[in-house]
Amino acid sequence: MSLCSKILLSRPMRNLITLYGPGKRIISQLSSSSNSALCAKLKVKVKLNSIIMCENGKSFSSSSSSLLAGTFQKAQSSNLSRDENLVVCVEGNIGCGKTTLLNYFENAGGCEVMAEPVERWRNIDGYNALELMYKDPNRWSMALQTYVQLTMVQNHTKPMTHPVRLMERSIFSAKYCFVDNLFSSGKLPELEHIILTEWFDWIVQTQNFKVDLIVYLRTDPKLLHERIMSRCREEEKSIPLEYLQCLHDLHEDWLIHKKHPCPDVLVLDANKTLEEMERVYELHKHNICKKPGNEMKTTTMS
Ligand code: 8LK
Repeated sequence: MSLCSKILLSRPMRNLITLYGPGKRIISQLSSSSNSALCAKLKVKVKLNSIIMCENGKSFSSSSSSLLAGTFQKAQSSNLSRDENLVVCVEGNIGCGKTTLLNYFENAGGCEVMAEPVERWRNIDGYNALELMYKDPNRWSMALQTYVQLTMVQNHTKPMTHPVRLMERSIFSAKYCFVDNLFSSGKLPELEHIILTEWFDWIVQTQNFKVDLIVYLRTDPKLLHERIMSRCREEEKSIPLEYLQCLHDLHEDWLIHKKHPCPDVLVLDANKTLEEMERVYELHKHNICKKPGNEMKTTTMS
């Protein structure tokens, strides 16, 4: 599969994608390779927006070749109207103000707002998995994170009710931030991390959903710690500052340093009061609910 490592996706025509490698020779290289099944997929003309998420305007690593194949399958099966829709995920640490942003856009109307399904995590047939995880993370992290992953993919794959969907967090932050943090801090055993990772990879490769833009509410973990202690979600009262610092670092690795695949990112400084943040949303509402430009970028706003 190493032939795939240098593939770039480019867009010489408005709605079509042509595949080039270095020197525009990759297609013929692939055609002459033994990997004919993948070549066949690569040659298919696909709708543009279906693949923005995974290709990210950069060359794929060789380990991404199966992801590439899965992405193309998805693109082939997507219908035309779906690509005119815009999916925006709001990401950020615990207490960064995602709810304020969602409320702002819900009140403004015109888009579908999908809040994190936290109430489902607090009541799985009477069990509060969130509370159990915070009380005994070594015992209950796997249970909560398996369920978080399920509820997230259910949300990603729900038919859209409006042309623009604003979604609180995603299956990607579930994996790149929360699951990886629990593993690196020793709360999730390696076997459980491997199983969750295999589920995640399989879901991303086979399920038909996309994200066009991430709005990252970037905050100082110390400020968050104060906020969390003064808000009323009981389960979170025991969260130490170090936990928030680790989650912050993982958000930064993903959304600023691009350690994992991600679409366009709009970075907003969220170290502000709720009233100030509402003014920021007013100012940036066209950046948030508008189709991003073709080039992949990270835009930082103060
Ligand atoms: O966001 C609500 C609470 O749930 C907060 O205490 C952090 C926790 N949480 C988690 O443990 N794992 C998660 C999310 C939230 C969201 C995702 C995607 N994964």
